[in-house]
Amino acid sequence: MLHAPIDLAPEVRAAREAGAPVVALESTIVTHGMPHPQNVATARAVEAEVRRNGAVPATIAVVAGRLRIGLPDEVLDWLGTAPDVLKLSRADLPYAVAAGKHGSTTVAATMICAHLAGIRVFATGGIGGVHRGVEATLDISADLDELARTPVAVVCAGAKAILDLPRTLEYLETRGVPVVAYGTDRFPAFWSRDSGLPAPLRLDTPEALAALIRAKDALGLAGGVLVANPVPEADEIPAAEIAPRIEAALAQAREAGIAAKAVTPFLLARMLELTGGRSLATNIALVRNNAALAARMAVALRQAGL
Ligand code: PSU
Repeated sequence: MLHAPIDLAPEVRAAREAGAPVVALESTIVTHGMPHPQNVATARAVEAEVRRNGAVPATIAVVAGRLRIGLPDEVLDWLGTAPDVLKLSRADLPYAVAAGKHGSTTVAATMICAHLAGIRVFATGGIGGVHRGVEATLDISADLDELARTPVAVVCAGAKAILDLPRTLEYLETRGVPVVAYGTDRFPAFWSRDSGLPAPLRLDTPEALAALIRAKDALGLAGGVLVANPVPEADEIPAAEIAPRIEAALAQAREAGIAAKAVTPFLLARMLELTGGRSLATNIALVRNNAALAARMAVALRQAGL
């Protein structure tokens, strides 16, 4: 039998052995989602949020072909400016391992690594989804299929509003992924609390979310759960206000011929400029908010015996 080249940080290993709650965190936000130095500062703040809420953080990346579950400070600092870090999804992970490359993990790749390390809960900003213009491009993030197959609960602030949100929800429904809004009847849209779409499901406590994961396990259903946690009201950019900026960013992407994995990083960088930095402040707030809820879910799961 072959074994994955996986290294758990000592603190993560100790938590796993003791059955203590652990929350996985991704690294594509650091390498492709935010500028330096806010990227590294946010990653640290997010880890602190997980700790404050009773769990151990495990930020995940691939370093020289090894899956690292929990990153020491110096590795996180290095990731913040390293120029040669690949954006890894399911399709690229074996290549990065075989070729000994460095890579940051997207939602899909982080779910795979978290599952290998026995971690059930993961916090991110916003998942990838069905891109606008999918009729012509067939651009659907690998995050969606990963949610359908890998048993990790992902806490996000909805899907990024640069996407086709009705089709993203349709796709998740087809693939059998429970999409649960936390404390709201509306599906959130990353920078905004309300996408204009109803949430497929709603739950109001971390314990209720843990019970859903337990029930899913008991039914023998594969795949994850998507928890959509709206950005705090004080930090949101209302949908009507951000919509014209999204249209402008999408038009610039079309003109520049941006495609495939470059689309999301390009649009996030354009939004930062078009909102005068406001989209970044909102992004930081929502990731921290998601980390806190993920930690509370991990604690509740532990109490439920999972
Ligand atoms: N959340 C953020 N910023 C990000 C991402 C999530 O606040 O940059 C990343 C995640 O890693 C997610 C990726 O998997 O964006 C989506 O990329 P794509 O659309 O190419 O699948």
